[in-house]
Amino acid sequence: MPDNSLTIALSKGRIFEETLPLLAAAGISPAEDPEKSRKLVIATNDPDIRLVIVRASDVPTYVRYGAADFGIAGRDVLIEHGGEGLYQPLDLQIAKCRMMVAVPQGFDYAAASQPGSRLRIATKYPRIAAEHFAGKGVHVDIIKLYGSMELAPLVGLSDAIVDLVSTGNTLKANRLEAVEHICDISSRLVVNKAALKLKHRRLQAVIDAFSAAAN
Ligand code: PRT
Ligand code: MG
Repeated sequence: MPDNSLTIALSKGRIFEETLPLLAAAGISPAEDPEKSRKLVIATNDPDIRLVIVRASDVPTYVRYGAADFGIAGRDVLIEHGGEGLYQPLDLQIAKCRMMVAVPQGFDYAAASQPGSRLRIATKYPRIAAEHFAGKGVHVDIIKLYGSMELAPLVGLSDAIVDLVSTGNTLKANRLEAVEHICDISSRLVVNKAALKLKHRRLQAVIDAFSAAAN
């Protein structure tokens, strides 16, 4: 008997919301809203397909170990936590934002970021930040945070932050300004490599439906 079951790893919030139309295009509709339910395993209209709700940064781990056949993860997560061992067939162009350097309004970033200078950077993305400043020849002390990086420069924890920006409202509300664009971020489909072979027909159908809907 071929295994027809599919487990999809998704995070709550913006990725889930923006994935709903893609799931609909593949004929999949969740039986419950994960924002309202406390369930971590959510059934769908297809008895063979279920969703597992995980932290955004945990999606690659669930997929790599085959606990989920595929999932959707931000490029930020894939760069920072590694996309090794995952097949990444599609940029879904959802949950788009920009990885930026931001500083308190009025801070002379151009002067402070000359080659050879030293900066304190607070970020949830130490790998992306380290690579960016290494490329500029700026020495950095990286302070790893797990949330609300915008606070760090306001209370003297850092000179600058490296964070995601979409509307810019959070920066503005905290009197910060973006001074450098590091890269554009969107979310990608990540697929378990063994599952792609063993459940090829089912997975390819979903990939094709997502691909058509994402364009
Ligand atoms: O929230 P949690 O700590 O559980 O995890 P998470 O923050 O990784 O998850 P989630 O659901 O917030 O984000 C999932 C993915 O959405 C990220 O991995 C990104 O790829 C993508 N994404 C798109 C964003 C944003 N836009 C975004 N604006 N992730 C976070 N933000 C945050 C940003 O860090 C900042 O604090 O929103 C704030 C800025 O937003 P604006 O609109 O004020 O500029
Ligand atoms: Mg978040």
